[in-house]
Amino acid sequence: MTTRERVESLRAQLDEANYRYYVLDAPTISDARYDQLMRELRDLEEAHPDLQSDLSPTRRVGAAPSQRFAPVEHATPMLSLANAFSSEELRAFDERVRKLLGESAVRYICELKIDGLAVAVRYRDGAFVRGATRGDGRVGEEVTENLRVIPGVPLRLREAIRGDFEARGEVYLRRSDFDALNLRREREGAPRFANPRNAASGGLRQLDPAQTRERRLSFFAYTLVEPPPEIATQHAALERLRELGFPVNPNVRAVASIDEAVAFCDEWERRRDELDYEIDGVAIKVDRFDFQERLGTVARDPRWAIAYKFKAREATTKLEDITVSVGRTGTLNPNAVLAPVEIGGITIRNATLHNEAYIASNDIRIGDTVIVVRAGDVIPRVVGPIRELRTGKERIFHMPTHCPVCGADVDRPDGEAMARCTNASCPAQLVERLRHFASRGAMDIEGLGDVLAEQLVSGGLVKEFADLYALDAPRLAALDRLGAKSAGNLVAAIAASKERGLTRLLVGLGIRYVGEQTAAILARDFRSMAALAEADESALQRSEGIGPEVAASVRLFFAQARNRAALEALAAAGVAMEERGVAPVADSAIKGKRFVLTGTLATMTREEAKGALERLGARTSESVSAKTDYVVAGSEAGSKLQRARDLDVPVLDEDAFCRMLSETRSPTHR
Ligand code: 3BA
Repeated sequence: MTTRERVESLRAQLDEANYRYYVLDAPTISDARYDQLMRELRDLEEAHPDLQSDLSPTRRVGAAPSQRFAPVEHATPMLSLANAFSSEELRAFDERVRKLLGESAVRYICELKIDGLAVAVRYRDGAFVRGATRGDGRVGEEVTENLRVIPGVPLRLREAIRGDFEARGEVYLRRSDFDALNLRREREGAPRFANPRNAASGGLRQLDPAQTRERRLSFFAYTLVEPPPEIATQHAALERLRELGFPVNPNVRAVASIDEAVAFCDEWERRRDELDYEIDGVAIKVDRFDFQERLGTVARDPRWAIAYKFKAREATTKLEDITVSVGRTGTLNPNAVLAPVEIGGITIRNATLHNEAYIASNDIRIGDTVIVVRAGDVIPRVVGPIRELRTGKERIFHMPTHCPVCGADVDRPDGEAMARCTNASCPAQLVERLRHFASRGAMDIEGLGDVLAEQLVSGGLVKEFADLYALDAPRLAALDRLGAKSAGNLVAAIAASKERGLTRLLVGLGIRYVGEQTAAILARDFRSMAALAEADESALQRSEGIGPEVAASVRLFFAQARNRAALEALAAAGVAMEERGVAPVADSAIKGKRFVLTGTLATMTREEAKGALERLGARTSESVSAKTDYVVAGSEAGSKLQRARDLDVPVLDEDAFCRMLSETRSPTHR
């Protein structure tokens, strides 16, 4: 074999390996073997400069400097895609398509809409010659060298198509590559990127292609420009792109009606988190090219395609201020004050910023235009600034050195993210702690909410929990906006709370890591506050699901003289220190089973249902997974019920649930 032949053979093997990895997603050679072939090729090319080529896989390292970002005109303009935000709009689109074509039914192809950047790649005689961004659709920027380092972009087509060939698609960043990139940046002290799209966009515009390479961009092709006559449909075009060596997204569906297209959209709106890349919707296209041609375009929008946009999860808005609140456990929480902005139908005014380190590592400044994310039901958070929009007037945030509520020193222990107020009787903590003590899952004192807790503390009426039980109606009625009747009701509610029992009292104390489930387990196993106070960490850890962290936290709580004194005062006020109501059941049939409650029950509140389950040793959680044993569905149950059905989790209606409870309940009522 001549050297030239060996070089060609190495290139062919490496191209093939790339194709199998990036297009077929079925690698056939190991990374080590790939590296070995690459090294041999690189050595040969170095020794024989006459054998070097721009199309060699060695050129994907991004070393070559080039003419970048020069404007390039798209011979065929890159169109844009009109948006639809509802199934009604999709149906209207379909109506129009069918009317214009005079057809009773039209086939569509549904493609995931990748949240990346559209680019065009050109080939001459099968060789990659030029790449460009979409730009305004008519003129883009030349980014040939940056595209060359993206492994999914073929440098040679698998068939040397004669003359000019162009494909279009989306450059994007996988979530896993995005996370790795941000980790690297954090280690290097560089600010994190707010989302994969921004990181991809910046990556494509790097002046040094070696930097582009480090971002690990990916590519999906979806348009074959000027298809030959034998390719008559979009699905055939996708097939052809794949044959030629382009990565094509596998999650496409050809459908016979708009109903099926709507179903595809619904399915992927639900499943979008399963993917390792972000999608922002579904592109729906008339499949037949002759139909596309007949439909034509208006301005830049083809009449034969539409993008169904998923409910937004992100928006940009102005970060007007950062305020600091003090939580129940004394943490100082920075909160974003935002110019109101709508995300997925909800107006957002506030978002979390987690802690000082988060603000610093994301380079978030007061006055910035920021990206806010609200995914599912979680609290919205600010993920990062748009630096391009800075005016220079933005201010860097510093955590206050003194508690904004009581003025005590703030401490941030080594290795901890959260700064804390050092004053255990800080009124902010007390207000929060009181509110929590009185909340529904805890002592359930109706009428004792935010406002009243604040008044009681600032008026000096309550300095610890037990003070609640010494309140009388006349003193309460003297408070602002509290009439005699409400004062009386409140005194009654406070008195009634004495009998809530150990589980709820434990919840109310606000011990770190002790929520409703842990409290129920501790109450079941230890029976009284006195026994719990004496338990050491190993005794605690013998209880189901109690790990070292929880055990240490419980110990720490009882080790504080102040806390023991507070408990003594509660006991002296007549608050029950043992479990009340149903005696704990040692071994019930549903012990350890996982329940999810959804919808509204007619005969009990959700809290009551949870309490009943926990007393029987069952667990409850918020979301349905394969580990869920039962879903209890009341009226108007929604997505959780659907998910239970999808996962084949048994569903109980209210009758069946009540029967289960009464059959499980042992006859040991007090
Ligand atoms: N299909 C984006 N445009 C797309 C060819 C048309 C089109 C998109 C698409 C216009 C995606 C607008 C920019 C553009 C190529 C023009 C897709 C995606 N189809 N699957 C109908 O996944 N993001 N974007 N790109 N030409």
